[in-house]
Amino acid sequence: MTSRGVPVVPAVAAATAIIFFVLTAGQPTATAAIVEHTFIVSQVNMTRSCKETLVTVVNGQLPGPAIEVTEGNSLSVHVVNKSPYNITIHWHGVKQRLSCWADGVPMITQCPIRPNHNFTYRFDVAGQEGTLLWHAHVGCFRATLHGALIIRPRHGASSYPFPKPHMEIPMILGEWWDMDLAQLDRNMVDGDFLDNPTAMTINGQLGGPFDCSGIVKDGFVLDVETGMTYLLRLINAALFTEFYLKIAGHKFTVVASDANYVNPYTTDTIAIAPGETTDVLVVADAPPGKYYMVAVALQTPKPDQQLPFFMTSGTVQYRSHNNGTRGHHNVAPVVPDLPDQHDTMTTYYFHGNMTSLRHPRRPQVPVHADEHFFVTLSDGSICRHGHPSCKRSGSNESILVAAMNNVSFQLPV
Ligand SMILES: [Cu+2]
Repeated sequence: MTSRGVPVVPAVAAATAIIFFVLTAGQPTATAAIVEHTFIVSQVNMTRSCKETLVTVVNGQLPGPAIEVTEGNSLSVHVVNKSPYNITIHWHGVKQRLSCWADGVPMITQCPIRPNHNFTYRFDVAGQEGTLLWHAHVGCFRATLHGALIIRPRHGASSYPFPKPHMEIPMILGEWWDMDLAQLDRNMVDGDFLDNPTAMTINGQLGGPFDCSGIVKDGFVLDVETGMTYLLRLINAALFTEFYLKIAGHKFTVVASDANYVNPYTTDTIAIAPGETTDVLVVADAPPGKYYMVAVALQTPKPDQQLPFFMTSGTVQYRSHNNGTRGHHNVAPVVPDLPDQHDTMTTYYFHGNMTSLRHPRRPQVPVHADEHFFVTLSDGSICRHGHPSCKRSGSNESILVAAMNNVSFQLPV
């Protein structure tokens, strides 16, 4: 980073300037409501796929509690770590202006919260609207330690730059792992990528149509009423899996992504990568009945290592007009055409179609750049114990790392 162009200001003058800024531009900050949550991180037994697994979760729930704030609010989350692992919580996508210490990055912005210790995250959620997520940022624990972070506009739902929906539903796509997530992390550090998730989930449920016991299951059920519009706040909380999501007989209108409004566009397939969030409108305009929503896990092209085929499903169920109950039980559910799991063009076009909505409450993207950076991202390896040379690629002598301009981060020993 360069300090070129930044005037040198004596410390006292700089402090005065900051206070002045808060008093003039900070009116909403000064009066901002504080949203408070307590997150108890602990291990609980959960049964999925006919098997009991010890999982690390917040407040005993999978997915964890949804946080709802109004843009401009302050958020205060007290994390009580009753798990045997070091933990941090990252507020994925929150810009953390003037609060980067609350970003939840272990060994960079904070020491991890040790077992039987507490930590409080405090920060403002300002200048962003839509859906984000929170998740753990130590090892692979984000597979089960995650939840929605919903930021509503300060002038209410009628100020959405799209038709006001009748209902809003968070929908979290994820992976279910039978194996111990701490072991999974150790295996990956050793360069062993042979572990696979057990199944995929929608809102923590494995989905149908059949579970391991052979019983027909609906999985996550979205109850709808003819003519109503639903805002699905889609979140991909999986460790590795990119999904295609379809609902038989229905289309999506994409209206926001990663808490940014986009120019609305219509599609029958959503592509969503890990850590990504997408807000979509679905109108219940199909003949009343039962429709499957299906999420298919994408595969990288061969000759990359191929995963088993994974999908999960939920149902869209039309409420009967006469008595408000679910009707049409004896009508077979409609199944969508599944996209091919090797179809990479659909995700390319889905994401290529996303363009930012120019919005009166958002600053415009600057078109002039003062400096240009050339950044390469890559995977590589470093030798254990600071050795200058070692065996690579799957050897215990080296550790797999991600690198930026060929420089990797190494945890302090
Ligand atoms: Cu994250």
